[in-house]
Amino acid sequence: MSAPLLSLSRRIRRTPFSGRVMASGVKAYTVYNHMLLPSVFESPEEDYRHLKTDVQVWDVACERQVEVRGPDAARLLQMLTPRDLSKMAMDQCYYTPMVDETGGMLNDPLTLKLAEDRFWVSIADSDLLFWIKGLVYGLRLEVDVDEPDVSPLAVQGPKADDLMARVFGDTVRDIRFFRYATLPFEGHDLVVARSGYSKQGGFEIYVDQWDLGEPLWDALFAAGEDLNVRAGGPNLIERIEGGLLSYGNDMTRENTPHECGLGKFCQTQTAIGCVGRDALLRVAVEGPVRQIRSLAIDGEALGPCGDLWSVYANGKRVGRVTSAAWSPDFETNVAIGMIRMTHWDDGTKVEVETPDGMRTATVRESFFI
Ligand code: THG
Repeated sequence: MSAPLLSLSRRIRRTPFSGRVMASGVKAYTVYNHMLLPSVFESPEEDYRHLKTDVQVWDVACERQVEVRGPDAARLLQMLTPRDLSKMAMDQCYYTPMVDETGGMLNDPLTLKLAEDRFWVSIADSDLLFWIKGLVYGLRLEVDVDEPDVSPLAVQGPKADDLMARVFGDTVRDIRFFRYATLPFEGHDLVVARSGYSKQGGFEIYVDQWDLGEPLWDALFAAGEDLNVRAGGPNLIERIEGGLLSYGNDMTRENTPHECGLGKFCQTQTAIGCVGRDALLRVAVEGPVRQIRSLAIDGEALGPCGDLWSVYANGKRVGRVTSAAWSPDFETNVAIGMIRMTHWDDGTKVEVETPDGMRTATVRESFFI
């Protein structure tokens, strides 16, 4: 792989794990929330195979937390999302589309409820903090909003339970999907959730003390030697197969949650106070006219989709592809795109304009699982 170098500076923040990541031989980084996000160690294909077979430790410190605390915290959170938060339990994480007053997606974070009046919003790549601070100031809400120095470390893969049990004890096995427990590591309580940006299962540890980063990393690697633990990161191939969306790539402020296939996370009727509620109630009546779909693109392996690739049918543009990669397991190029309703049915044949020329492709209603 040959690529230009990334000039490091204070704007591109390091993480508590950066030293260990470099020592592990990271080969490529991306930047996410103004922070380093390791993306490749061996190669995308080798990292993918290993993630699906063993267990990986991921520096996902770039999943920054926006902390909201104070008497108006719960009310403010419900303003941000059309997902009904009224029944959220104290040990829960919710996948929460967040929208502006037009119903446009601003971010798709996980929200963790830490107390009745305290939440972490674990953001995707957009400066959600500014929007939240604007609402707080404009509406004179009684909350504090900031970005505490909390750095998630993910443990992902089929052997994640075994590795985590060795470091945190067997109680981690009892943590249910999208729930968390507070567990001690070296005498310090850490939030440990069963979540993560892969479909292989695993956990995320919210490291809220910089100095714990390297000891935790080292403990996981020491405990996991015979499990073949390795450093990894969110894997492009695996996340496209599984249909995990990437904000800024697969969706932007131009899209509603319904277009993104996130309608199942919206209870707009009962999400009283949501800033985008009126707009979303209106679009929910008619339904979206384009929606996220999975695609299989025929032919040789394609490079990553750095830009939009137009999708055509009978010479007319009917959508675009926003993410693509060669899948070794499905032996085709797997892709995510936004497709107009006239062509979004399962099995519809289309053509995709790639940098390697026009390719035939098939629209799919389910992801590759
Ligand atoms: N973990 C944490 N923070 C994050 C991410 C994460 N912030 C950035 C980014 N990822 C936010 N986006 C997503 C997208 C998908 C999922 C999580 C965060 C996800 N989705 C599952 C799915 O679609 O199958 C499950 C959703 C559900 O059933 O509730 O996991 O990964 N801390």
